[in-house]
Amino acid sequence: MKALFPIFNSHPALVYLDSNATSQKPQAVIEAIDQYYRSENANVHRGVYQLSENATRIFEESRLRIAAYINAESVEVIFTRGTTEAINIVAQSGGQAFLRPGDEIVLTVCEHHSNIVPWQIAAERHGVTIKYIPLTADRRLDLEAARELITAKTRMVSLGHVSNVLGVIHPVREIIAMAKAVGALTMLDGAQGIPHLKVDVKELDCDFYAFSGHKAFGPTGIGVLYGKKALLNAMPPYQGGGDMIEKVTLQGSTWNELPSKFEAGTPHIEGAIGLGVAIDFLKSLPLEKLLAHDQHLGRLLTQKLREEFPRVKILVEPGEDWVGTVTIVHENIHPHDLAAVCDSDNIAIRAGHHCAQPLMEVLGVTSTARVSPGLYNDEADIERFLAALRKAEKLFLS
Ligand code: 7TS
Repeated sequence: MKALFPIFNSHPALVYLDSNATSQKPQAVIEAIDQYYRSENANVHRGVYQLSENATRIFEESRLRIAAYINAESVEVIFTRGTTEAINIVAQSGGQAFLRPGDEIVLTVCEHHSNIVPWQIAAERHGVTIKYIPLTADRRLDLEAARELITAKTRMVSLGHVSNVLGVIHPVREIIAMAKAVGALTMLDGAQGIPHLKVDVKELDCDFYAFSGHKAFGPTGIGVLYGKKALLNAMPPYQGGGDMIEKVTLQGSTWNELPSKFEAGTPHIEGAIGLGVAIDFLKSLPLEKLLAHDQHLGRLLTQKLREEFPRVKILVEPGEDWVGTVTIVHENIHPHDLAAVCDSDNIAIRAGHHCAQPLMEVLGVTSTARVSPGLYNDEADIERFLAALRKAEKLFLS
């Protein structure tokens, strides 16, 4: 698979083990963006000339392909800057439409900051309380506690489809069922879900689903908010500007229909086109086999760490509900030092709090080192990481 990703031509020695931060881009996505600027560039939804009509057509075709892939209607696919913006739209516009004082929002302790902070802002604005589903000892979501926390007061339940730090696939169907039983709305942060799992929003029956293009082989700066049509229609606009209006007078304005109502200004045209091609790429993959591949690499790493590195604490148990992410802390080596040693050997891993400070607190650490494999990794990459870890121990323990 490496051959499909030009970055490995530019950096033949690169071992890229940071796919949870962003994926590398296949040739087809890079070519589509290049082609757009070379021969198709014009603004969309405006021109009466052929170039603009063509740009509008390929932009909108991209939306259609993304909608078909996640089993949504095309008007339910809003282009955003990414997962972060998608969640902010729901927290702000949805907050205004749906949250009332005394309501409760239920999140989990594993969330990325982008699925915590927008809700904290909304909670303050609307007099709402936030509750967090805790973890069990094996670092899975505590469903018993979730059952207690999700009550008639709950208005919104929002959680990650897959944890970016632990790589655990959350039991979203069970939690959505609990939310539905009490009449709460549901949102999934799919930033780490879309790259690994086939997502069907109708089958999941979530009200909102957010994802970023860049973690799923697409460009940065583009993502999607899926929302059920009736809910999106009930929400006020997020931003004002061009494209999102039906009519503007000096006294006031009326709003365009979906999806334009939530897409003020010139959109990220080449991003949306690139994302459409990335979705085609995802569609062409045997996702289940790739999940098994990533799990295999994660398991291999976990097993070798257990055999050879007693000073390494592994923060998550591999399982079937897991995408292969291995998150560790070393007794004597700071995660940033380990990442620096890896970097000196051309190995990219992430160190830090991974934008999940509350989870770090729950885990009792301030930062971790994270290895997140993807389809372009193989067993040799895991061996290279282990060699770097040996080198780091030599440097720091002697
Ligand atoms: N939600 C989850 C679960 C994420 O993993 C991330 C990014 C985001 C939201 C935010 O996505 P954005 O595209 O809007 O920035 N996660 C990571 C990570 O784990 N390492 O770098 C970015």
